[in-house]
Amino acid sequence: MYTEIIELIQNAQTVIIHRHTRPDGDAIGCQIGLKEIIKTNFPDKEVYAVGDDARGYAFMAPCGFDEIADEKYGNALAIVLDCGSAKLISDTRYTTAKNTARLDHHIFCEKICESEVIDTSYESCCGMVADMAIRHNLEISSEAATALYTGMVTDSGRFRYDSTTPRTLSVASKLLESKVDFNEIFKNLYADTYENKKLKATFLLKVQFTANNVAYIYTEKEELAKLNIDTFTASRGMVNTMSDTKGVDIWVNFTEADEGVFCEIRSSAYNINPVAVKYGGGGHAKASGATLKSKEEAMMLLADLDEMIGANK
Ligand SMILES: [Mn+2]
Repeated sequence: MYTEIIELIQNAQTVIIHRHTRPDGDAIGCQIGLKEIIKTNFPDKEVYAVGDDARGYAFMAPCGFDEIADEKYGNALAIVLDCGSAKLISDTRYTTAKNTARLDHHIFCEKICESEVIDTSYESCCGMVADMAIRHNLEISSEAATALYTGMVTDSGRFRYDSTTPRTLSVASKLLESKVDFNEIFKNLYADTYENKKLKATFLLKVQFTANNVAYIYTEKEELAKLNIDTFTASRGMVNTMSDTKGVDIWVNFTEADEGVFCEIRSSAYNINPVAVKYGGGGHAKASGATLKSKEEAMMLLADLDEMIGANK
């Protein structure tokens, strides 16, 4: 299934790799991983990785991302990774590339590139890139394997989400044949500062529960200003303070922002994606998000999630 993408890479002199804005471990891992794989196996090609800052995942991209001139796109293949929605792609210049291709594991919502491999059975886009390289007998350097392994770890929740399959572990085991220092990876990923641990405690103390035990946190603008953190840190950064709570199968984090109310929904048991989609959002079956118009709409979404559990009782 990857043959068409491999052929596009083989035929391109310049490859420019994109991924979603505000990248997570998977987005950066597959971007850096694919860049390294192309460098190793096609040393005559020019290959670039573009996009916004890696923030907390900067350790995965120690050289940062490439600044390139618009002209580079004219003759290039742009590959979009780990991105289900066109509006989330960092650096819109991919639309000006000669050819475009996409590899993604999010639930399909729109066609973005000429050639696309979309497969939600993969736990991570890193897993897709690694599997593509393995199937096509491409050499995977230690740098590539480290980046790809890191993204597999983060998107699979350390190989524990039910997106983890025999294939996940078989691909990961193949990556470990290249030198991967996973103690270093885990230290970089999961060691937390005391300040952040305190912040998580603050959010944990804000948790409320609906009648059917949907756990939720609602953070108003004024409160956020006092905490002196950005909306993303409050929103995606704090949603999983509620995970692994006994008796809680769905949890949701609302954060008021200039754009609306950010909403991050997670579940250990239910497909909450249709609820996110109903409110204009998207994502995965058990991890989705949406940006809502108001607190009223946030409470409507919360009622829908509560109803989902109620209907299953
Ligand atoms: Mn991903």
